Amino acid sequence: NTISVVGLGYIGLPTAAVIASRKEKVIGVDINQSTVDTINQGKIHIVEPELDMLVHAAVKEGYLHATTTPEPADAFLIAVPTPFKTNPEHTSHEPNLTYIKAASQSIAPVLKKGDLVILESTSPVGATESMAEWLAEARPDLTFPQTHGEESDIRIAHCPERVLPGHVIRELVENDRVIGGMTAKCSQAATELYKVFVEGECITTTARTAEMAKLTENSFRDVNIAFANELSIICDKLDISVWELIRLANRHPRVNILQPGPGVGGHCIAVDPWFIVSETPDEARLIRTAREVNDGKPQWVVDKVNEAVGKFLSANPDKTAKDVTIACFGLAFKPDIDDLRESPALAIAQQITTSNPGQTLIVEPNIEVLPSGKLEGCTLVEAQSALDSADIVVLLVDHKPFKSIAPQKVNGSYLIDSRGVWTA
Ligand code: SAJ
Repeated sequence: NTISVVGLGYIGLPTAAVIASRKEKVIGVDINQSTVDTINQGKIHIVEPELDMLVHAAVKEGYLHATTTPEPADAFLIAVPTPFKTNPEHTSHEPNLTYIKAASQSIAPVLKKGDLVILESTSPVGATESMAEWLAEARPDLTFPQTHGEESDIRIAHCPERVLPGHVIRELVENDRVIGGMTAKCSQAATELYKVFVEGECITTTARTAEMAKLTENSFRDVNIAFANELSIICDKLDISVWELIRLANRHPRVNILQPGPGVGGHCIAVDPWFIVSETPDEARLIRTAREVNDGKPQWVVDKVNEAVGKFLSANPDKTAKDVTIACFGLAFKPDIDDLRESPALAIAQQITTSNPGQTLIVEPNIEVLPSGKLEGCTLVEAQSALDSADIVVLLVDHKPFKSIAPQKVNGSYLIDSRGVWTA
């Protein structure tokens, strides 16, 4: 069997490499020529532990090759982005399915009777049915599940990815998979494909339920993080340590509160709940509020920094705003990765830099240079040199190296510890 993976990003490439490592022939498809070239050299364009070795071996042994033009295969796995588009007034967030549409139109010409098409991209409810429509429009000579049920030429299913960045290779194999076929035979065909590399359980359901299951998982996490973030704001007002509070409350056998932070980043948890809200705006009240609480957290941290600057200047009347040095610890969207996409820490550092007439220092052990054009005037420094010269220290990401810095070392400065690394 030949398996084609369409979209060679954070999900598609690891999936292609893991399938190829099981000695199946994999054709990777991506619209980006440089991504395709990099992979065909046995190299990777993203950071994910163990992925480089897997891709290198798969390409060298001839099980994986990449191309910009789809080729015939027996199964197509679509793993392209599903961002959301916001209207100019920022009052609604609609899912943007253009990449799924383009991917299905690109594979349509090479589809043949008996092929299986799986949508892995996180999608709003109904997206798999839309994909099936786009395929049917492009190939009127073939039959599809929406009109021909179990007798259709093409099998279609939704099987959402659920892997955690940083642990993708292990989770791809070990996690259970929810497989939502458009018919029972579609689910069965998709299950057979996943059995090639998944050691977890494959549980079948409908495409719509599978779509909603994925959105629910990430909304569950978002709502729970929002609860922790709201508690941190309440505790700040009431002069209580939120970290101690959560530790104590979590001693209850049925309470398990997550950790507050500077906001929710990444391209999943901050996006997927909107797919539910946009479809059922009147019903999804808690889910929408959680999004708003988490999206409001970066501004709250920035306000805290401004407050600290005010306090510092009143305690040091000989100084002006230009003399204030602020050090931001961490830019990534979560600990111990180099991924700055949709990072609240990066957004906070940008706001601080823009409003601080003094010096802004950045400590981010996982990158070698600051992202271009985003932090004009900032300097990337080592932790110790930042601590030596900062008047205000802002902890934004709980990277491991920060946890090993003794809290006493930070004592001399005004500290905003959004993760409880030095104050918990
Ligand atoms: N965060 C907190 N407090 C916490 C936990 C997380 O503030 O207690 C923040 C993180 O710092 C980060 C954001 O939330 O900014 C998201 O991080 P995460 O580790 O919770 O999740 P992601 O975005 O890396 O991956 C999630 C996972 N989903 C769930 O755990 C339900 C992953 O399994 C999904 O595959 C992934 O989204 C996805 O692609 O949808």
